[in-house]
Amino acid sequence: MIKKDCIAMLLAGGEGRRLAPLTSTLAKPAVPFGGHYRIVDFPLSNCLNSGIDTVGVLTQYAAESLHDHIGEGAPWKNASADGDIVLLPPGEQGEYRGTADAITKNIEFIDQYDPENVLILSGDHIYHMDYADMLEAHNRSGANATLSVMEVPLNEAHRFGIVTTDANLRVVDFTEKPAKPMSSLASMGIYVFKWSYLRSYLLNDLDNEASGHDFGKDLLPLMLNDGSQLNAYPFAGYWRDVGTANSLWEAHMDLLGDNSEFQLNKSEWPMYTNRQVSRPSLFRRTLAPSPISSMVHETCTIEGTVKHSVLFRGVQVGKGSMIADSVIMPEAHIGRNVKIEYAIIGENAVIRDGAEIKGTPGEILIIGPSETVYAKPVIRSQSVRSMQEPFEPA
Ligand code: ADQ
Ligand code: ADP
Repeated sequence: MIKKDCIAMLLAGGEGRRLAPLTSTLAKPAVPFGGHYRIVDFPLSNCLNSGIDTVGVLTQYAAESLHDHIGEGAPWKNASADGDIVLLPPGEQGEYRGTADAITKNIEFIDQYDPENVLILSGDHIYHMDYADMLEAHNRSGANATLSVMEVPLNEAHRFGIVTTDANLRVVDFTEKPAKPMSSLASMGIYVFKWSYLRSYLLNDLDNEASGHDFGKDLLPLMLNDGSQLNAYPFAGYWRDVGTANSLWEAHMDLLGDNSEFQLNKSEWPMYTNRQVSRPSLFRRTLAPSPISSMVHETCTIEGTVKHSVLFRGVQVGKGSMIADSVIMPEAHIGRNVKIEYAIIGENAVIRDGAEIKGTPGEILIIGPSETVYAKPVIRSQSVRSMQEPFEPA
């Protein structure tokens, strides 16, 4: 095997319970995003664009959905480099007990490349990031580990690892998902470690029964406690953890409008995906009678009205139907006279004539992949749970 300065390990095995029922059959990183992509396309495209050509993808929960999508990794490979994209589901050593354990169980895989540094990535983030800049900062500071960080709204800080640094960006405190966060500087769950350093911590963690074998809960606090040098790398661009229904919906809404916060596919930062459809490009258009723009895949058939929504490949919307502020995933079939607002409709779902699916901006409704929703009863935000069973026709 060829020596590499840095390889990436992409954590993609979490269950994604908070995105249920979208993740009933899909791993969270395999959830569709942005009319055309799946979430995992973001870190994989970032790797290719950053010159990281070797990526191990740790899969576990609903692994087939990711294996189908990633395959041998051809769309994200640099044809002129000798890198590889390798799927790494749990093997003989047993299940991945946590994010750190998933790396521990692949020490041999990493050792093959004898890397200076290992980049740890998450499979559930929407962002464009040049990892080469982070690596440069890491190498310049001489830190054992570098954590990418960014300010998040204080009311969401409890969802993240919260970091405190000194004036030289050295991490002085790290608390995983604090109930009462004192600061809003969040770890993005993107780390660069010196491999020899991380390797010794992983080996110690392996048989530690008190450990949950998780980077945020166990390893980072231990490393700080030992006095290791951990540095923060402040990231200034757009970044969203889309681990909850509301954050997934919000990130879609950020794509819309003339001043959209995030542009998916920039010429200097192209996105790659594995989609063998005839016409993959997206276009923005205004659908009468509303002037509010939507993102609609070219293969959609729309006879109703669509406002401020994202529609993926092959979606059909029947006559008299109104879709607003929603995300409609691939091949969903929306009948006639349907009303959908503040919702995410899963892949291949069927919404029958006359059905109403109404969430609110604070509580986005999710219809799972391949579910059928009938006209009655009218479904409102409070009854998310009952959405998971198909309703009998009235
Ligand atoms: P979370 O996002 O809650 O917090 P978690 O979902 O547990 O972390 O895992 C991150 C990634 O690892 C996900 O992509 C998930 O799919 C994957 N994963 C989880 N368990 C796995 C397993 N057993 N095997 C393989 N892969 C697995 C983390 C950090 C926080 C930080 C946020 C930023 O812990 O400190 O703020 O990310 O989003
Ligand atoms: P993922 O982080 O991949 O979505 P899970 O949904 O399985 O994975 O949850 C990961 C951990 O986060 C679990 O321990 C779960 O209890 C916890 N968790 C669940 N919901 C929330 C929430 N709203 N905010 C913070 N943590 C949560």
